[in-house]
Amino acid sequence: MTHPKFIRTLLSVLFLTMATGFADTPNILFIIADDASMNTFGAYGGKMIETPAFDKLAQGGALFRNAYNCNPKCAPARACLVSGRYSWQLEEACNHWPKFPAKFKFYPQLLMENGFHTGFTGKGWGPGYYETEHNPAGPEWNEIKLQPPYKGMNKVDYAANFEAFLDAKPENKSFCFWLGTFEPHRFYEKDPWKKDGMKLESAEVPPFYPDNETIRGDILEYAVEVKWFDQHIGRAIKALEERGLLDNTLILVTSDHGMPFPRIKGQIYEEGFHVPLIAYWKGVIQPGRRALPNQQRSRLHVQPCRQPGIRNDQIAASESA
Ligand SMILES: [Ca+2]
Repeated sequence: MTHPKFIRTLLSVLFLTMATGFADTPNILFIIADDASMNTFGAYGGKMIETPAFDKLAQGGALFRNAYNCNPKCAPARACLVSGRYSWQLEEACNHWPKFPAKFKFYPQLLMENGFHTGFTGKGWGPGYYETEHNPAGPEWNEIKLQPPYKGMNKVDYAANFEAFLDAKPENKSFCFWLGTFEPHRFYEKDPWKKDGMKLESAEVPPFYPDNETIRGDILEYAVEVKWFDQHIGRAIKALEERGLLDNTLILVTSDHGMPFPRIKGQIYEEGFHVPLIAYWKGVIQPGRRALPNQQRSRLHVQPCRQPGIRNDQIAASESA
């Protein structure tokens, strides 16, 4: 199947099946890391840590090799994702710590208005200010906390909050959930990798950095937090399995942009824009797909909104851009 044909098939199925948030329409679980580079994950060839949950999901679905975000910083990257628009169409929302103008529509909001049980945990859209009732990623589910293994990790128990959200879902409704970790965003505990049994030799140093102990240690501090992200992917999948929901859920896993290091995050180099992306949907997306399209990621999030009953005028601009 050619790249364009794959995308057309995926989006056509979404369009045809998601008429409302009721009955047997599919659920959407969107999992997003904060500042994780694609090459850190095993499925993309990363070797310094193991990412079993990410890799298993990639095996069961489509692993995108040419997924690019629209902006290499937190708030604008996330603004593009929730609105389906490009940076230049978002006015002040394309800044780093902005106000998100209320005139823009967000896909979680549109799905909620059309019957979906909707929510987010951890880091939704942000950092910034919004004028809508909820965060653009949806109503907040952050009450359940834990004691994380290392300083610098957030106390929100993302997977447990997702479980609470699922348990509050009315039986006849589909859900749309945003699971956004605050990791592997800085800051980091000093040398957590030593407690984690990792060695400096295992750090993978990009060719544009000096290769020394300081750089290697910093990269491993980041890697420990990517492992934390992967653990929450695994727990979220288990929560779906236990409730019999995995078979009818489209799961997307990505990061807003590349790792929080010089020349990557916030910079106009390849490493800031090129992001990990998995699309998993049992019975719809063929397992193990690897040769995938050169498609900007925002389109994937526009398409679920294209359903009867939802106004398309808010997304028309990004469609024609
Ligand atoms: Ca970020």
